[in-house]
Amino acid sequence: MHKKYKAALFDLDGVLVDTAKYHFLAWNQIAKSLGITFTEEDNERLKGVSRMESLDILLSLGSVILTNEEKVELADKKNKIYVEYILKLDEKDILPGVLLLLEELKEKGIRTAIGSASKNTPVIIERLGIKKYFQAISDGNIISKAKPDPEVFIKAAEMINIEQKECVVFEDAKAGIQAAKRAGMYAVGVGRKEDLPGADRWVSTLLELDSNQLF
Ligand code: B16
Ligand code: MG
Repeated sequence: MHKKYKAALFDLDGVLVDTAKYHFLAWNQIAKSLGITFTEEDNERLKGVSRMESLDILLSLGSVILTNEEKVELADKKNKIYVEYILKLDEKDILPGVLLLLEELKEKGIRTAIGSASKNTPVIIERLGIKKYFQAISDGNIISKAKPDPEVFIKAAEMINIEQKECVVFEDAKAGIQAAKRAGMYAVGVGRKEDLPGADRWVSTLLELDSNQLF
C-alpha cells in the first residue's frame, strides 16, 4: 500500500505536451545560422534546461563564444521562432493519459500545480485548454534557479499550500527528478528508467498510471 499524497505537480514540456520537437526546430534554425551541426540527439540534452543554458550547450557544440548581448539576442530570436510553433498547439497535442489523470485528480480534490522551466507556460496551457485544472503555476517567469535546484517545485507547493513531502512530481527530465527529490517529494519519471535515475517509479506515459495508488 502506497502513501496517499495531497498534491500533484506537473512538469510541462514532455509530461503534459510534446513540445521538444518545436524546441528542436527553433534551436536548429539558430544552429544553422551559426554553422553549428545540431542533431535530435543533441536536443535531448536541452530537455528541462532553461533557455539561456540551452543556448550555452548549443554554442559549446560548435565551440562558439559570444558576448552576453549577442546571446540574449539569439535566445530572443529562438523564442520568437518557437512561439510561432506553439501558437498552433491545440488539445490534440496533449500527451496520452493527461486529461484522464487531471479529471481523476479533480474528482478526488487533489491540488495540482505546474512546475516548469518554461517562460511560455501560460501561453501553452491556454492553447491546450487545460489551464482550468491547475490552482497554481510555478514557471520560468517566477523562479531564479533552474532545475536541478528544487526552487520551482518548492514554490509550486507553497502556492497551493501543501507540504513538500505531500507532493508527487511528474517529470521527464533527469534534472527535474533531481529537483523533485531535493524538495523531498515523490518523483514519477515519465520516460525510460535508464534516462531518469533517482525517480521513485517510472511510467512510459501517464496512461500507465493508476492514480488510486498515489492519491
Ligand atoms: P522556454 P519543462 C523546459 O520546460 C523545456 O524542457 C526546455 O527544453 C526549455 O529550454 C525550457 O523549458 C525553457 O523553455 O524557452 O519556453 O522558456 O520541461 O521544465 O516544462
Ligand atoms: Mg520537461
